[in-house]
Amino acid sequence: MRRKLSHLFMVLFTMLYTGYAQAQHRVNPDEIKEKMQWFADAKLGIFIHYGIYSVKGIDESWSFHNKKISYPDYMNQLKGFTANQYKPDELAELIKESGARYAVMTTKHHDGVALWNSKYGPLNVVKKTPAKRDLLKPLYDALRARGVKAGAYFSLIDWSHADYPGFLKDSSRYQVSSQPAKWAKYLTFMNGQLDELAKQYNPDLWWFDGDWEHSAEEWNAPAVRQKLLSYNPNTIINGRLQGFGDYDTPEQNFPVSRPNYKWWELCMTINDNWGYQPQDTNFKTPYEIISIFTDAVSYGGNLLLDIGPKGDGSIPPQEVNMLKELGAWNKKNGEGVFNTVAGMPQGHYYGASTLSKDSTTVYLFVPAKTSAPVLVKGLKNSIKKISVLGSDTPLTYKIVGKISWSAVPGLLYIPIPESQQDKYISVIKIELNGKLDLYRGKGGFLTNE
Ligand code: FHN
Repeated sequence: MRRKLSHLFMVLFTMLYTGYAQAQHRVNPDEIKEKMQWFADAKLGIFIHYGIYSVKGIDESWSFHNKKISYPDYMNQLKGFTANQYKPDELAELIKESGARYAVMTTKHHDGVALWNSKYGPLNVVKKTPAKRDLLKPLYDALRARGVKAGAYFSLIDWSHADYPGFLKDSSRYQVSSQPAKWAKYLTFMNGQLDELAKQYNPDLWWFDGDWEHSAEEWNAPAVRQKLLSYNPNTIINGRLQGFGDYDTPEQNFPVSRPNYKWWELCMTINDNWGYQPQDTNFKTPYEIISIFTDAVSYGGNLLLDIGPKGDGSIPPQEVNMLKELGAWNKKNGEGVFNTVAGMPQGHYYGASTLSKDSTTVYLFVPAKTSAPVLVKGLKNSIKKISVLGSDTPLTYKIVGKISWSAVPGLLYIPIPESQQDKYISVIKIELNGKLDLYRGKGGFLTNE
């Protein structure tokens, strides 16, 4: 009885949860399929958290919100923000070299400091810092000149604005319900800035943040979406617009099961922080980044990998190195990643995999120094050729346990010679006769089940 009740509870919970999850997405995937194609093919983007917080090297916006530093001291960083080593062409070149197909730049974080010369309010780097120039335009131009799509991160929250309710973690200015006119004034300001960004930079992608502080109704989210699409019907909007975005954005932590929504992107830092923080040396290794990247792609997602330029605009050497290592890996192995689709369902291969769009090729991602042969289960197709990306030499393989008169396929074992292995992750290319056909049964040899 108790087991039945707990089962019932689980079913109800799952139904409620699924209902909730679906209610989060108010956009019909069929209606956005076409414009989402470049994003689905892109796989890798670079996130850039650049702002005055990099002068002292402290938490972006949160440091004053959480009262680690006073608001005046935080804003004092404006004076030290020179951007005199900010070199958009070099940065765009590095991003291109990493293999990324898009980049997302913080146009304004929760601290409200705009990186362009907004006419809405005085708080921007052109008017208030020694940088004295628009930091967005030259970067977006440099990216586009290299065929990299240009995305705009925009914080809906603006903890500096007098008409915005939130300020410090334990004090806010007012409640929206008690002062609707003040909130309306904030929305006018926010929409004014969005209009400026849309008109001046025409982002290929909008990366909203901070929607959690207000409801879709309060943000007027459908109208924001509509407005941005009226400027550019093909622009992509991330999922942080209270359900009115185009894709999911898990952050830092890897989704262990495949996210439900059709498009998704894991945003992740290279060390532990979004912005530049000199004391943070907890850098992920190239192996870790590449394995997370290929895992995300294997689940049909993208990786948006973050860098945090220093206050002067230069990129920390560890991050430069990471992007270069990633780029070298992509150059050799990119065929298995870019323009592919999610790999085989779990159970066929214990690791990440992808498929060519026509599903006649399977790519397996194999960690370096693998001495045991790689195993694939349930592959019904006959094999044309198996190779390691970066080498033309075909690999030999063995099929184990195939009973000649049974429809159940044998196990495919592929030894990978050490000399052909990548220093991080090798990509094994299995070219099939026909489209991938997988046996999903329980191993009964008389039938196909
Ligand atoms: O609060 C921000 C944080 O500072 C950072 O910008 C990340 C990036 O996704 N987004 C928010 C937290 O979800």
